[in-house]
Amino acid sequence: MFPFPQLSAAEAAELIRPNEIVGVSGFTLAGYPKAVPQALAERTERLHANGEEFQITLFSGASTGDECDGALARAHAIHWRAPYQSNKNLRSAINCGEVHYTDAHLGMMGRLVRTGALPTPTTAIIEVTDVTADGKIRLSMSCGNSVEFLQRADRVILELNSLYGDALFGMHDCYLPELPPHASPIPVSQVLDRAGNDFVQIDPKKIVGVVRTNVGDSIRPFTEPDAISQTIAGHILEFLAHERKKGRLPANLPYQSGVGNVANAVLTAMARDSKQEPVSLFTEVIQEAVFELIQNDKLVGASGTALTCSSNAREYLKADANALKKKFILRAQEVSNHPEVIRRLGVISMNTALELDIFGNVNSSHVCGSSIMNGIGGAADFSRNALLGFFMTPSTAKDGTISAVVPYVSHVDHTDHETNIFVTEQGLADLRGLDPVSRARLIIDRCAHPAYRPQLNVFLNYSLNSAKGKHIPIALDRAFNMHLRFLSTGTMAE
Ligand code: 0RQ
Repeated sequence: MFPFPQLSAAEAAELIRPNEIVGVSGFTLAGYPKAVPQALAERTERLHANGEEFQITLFSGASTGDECDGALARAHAIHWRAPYQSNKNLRSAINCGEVHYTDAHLGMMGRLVRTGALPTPTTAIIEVTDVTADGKIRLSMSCGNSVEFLQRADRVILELNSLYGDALFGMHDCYLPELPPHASPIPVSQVLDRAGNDFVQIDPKKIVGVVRTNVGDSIRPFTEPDAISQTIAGHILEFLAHERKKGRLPANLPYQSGVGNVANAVLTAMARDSKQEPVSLFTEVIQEAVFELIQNDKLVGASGTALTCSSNAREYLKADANALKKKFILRAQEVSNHPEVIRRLGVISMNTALELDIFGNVNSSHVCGSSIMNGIGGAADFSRNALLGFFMTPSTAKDGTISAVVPYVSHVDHTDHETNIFVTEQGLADLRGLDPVSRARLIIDRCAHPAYRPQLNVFLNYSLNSAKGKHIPIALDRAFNMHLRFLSTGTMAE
């Protein structure tokens, strides 16, 4: 007998109290709750129309779909949000100062909650594929921070999604690292090593409601990589082959690939290269390009915290679930992004930047210094601990009006101390071991768009003459001229 109250989404939404901290499942649009957040948004709109105040704090694994982040933002239901988002309505609400946003390293979020640095969610709303009477919970397309939220929240609302049947059973590894002092090592030294159970055990008395659903994650179908992404991917694969030939790169190191087109293009290029040996992924988001690797017999295994599938990929996965799921492990993001494991495995990381500066700093989160795009995500968890780290981006954005290579980044996510290799469609700059001025010359020559090289060189030469120190010669009076020109004229071009 199913012992938990079965509720409609509207009934479950009524259980949320004003100003509550709500922890939801979901990571880059994989495995987020859909029905209850939408009902909560509707309830908020009704309350606001009656002049009543109602807002919540929303914590998650990473970004959730429009039915959660978007609906709640449009209803003005969010007071404080952490640690990552990618929704246009929520982004606008953050950038106009309506929503407080804490942009955090994704591998740290669960630990911040577990150690009390961030408050513990009082209610968890988690999408699951199964729950047993004794409180064993099976998660859906992501693990994220769901283990932490399920274990620590006082009350749990489950969205029991029947869309997947038992296709995902056994895919999760719900282990959490021990906390200091004297924490034991995380027992993962190979991509497909398991450390815990495939379910989360909680006290069943905490489950205050189960809402039945059967709707998939709203993920856009895979699109063929464009020419620029393919060129960037080509530079990366050529460089890796070169490093291997020189004996500087062991075989069989796992890859982490970030979100977006360029990351997908690298995996796609690997899948289509007849000379490519099978690869393994130790990453955060396993993107849909992984299925082409599988079809071409080029995937050893993939570990992540989320598996993002459009409806086509979902059907493909479900049709052959027993065979396919042996290739995947979904872990808590405290483990998928843990420095200890990333270093032990020797991960090769590949993340997308918004802008790179000539001295080696990277901005992946803020436009012109002040407007959030998505967040730092897990990029630094990986790039700081990777054996080899790539930051990649098209050399220009917005029809060439923005140069991705700038004198100084307008926001710093990754410092020159921890960046290795920059890649644009123009070329690749291996920055390892170079002093700042040599880095600057290489980045301008190899990565900047030809239209922007002259003004970057003028800046560097002016800086070499005018900066007080010559170690990192940055002329402070001109460091942001390109950004300021863009803000006042709509283009960085002179
Ligand atoms: O704008 O959407 O209006 O066209 O930024 O850029 O080129 O479509 O690239 O989707 O891969 O996103 C860095 C945002 C890139 C992403 C970022 C504009 C550009 C476009 C998106 P439009 P593209 P992508 C693991 C790794 C941080 C987290 C991370 C990201 C839009 O990769 O969020 O790495 N990374 N996580 O036109 C102004 C610039 C711009 C610019 C591009 N310099 N100034 N706008 N754009 N460069 C995964 C997780 O952690 C979850």
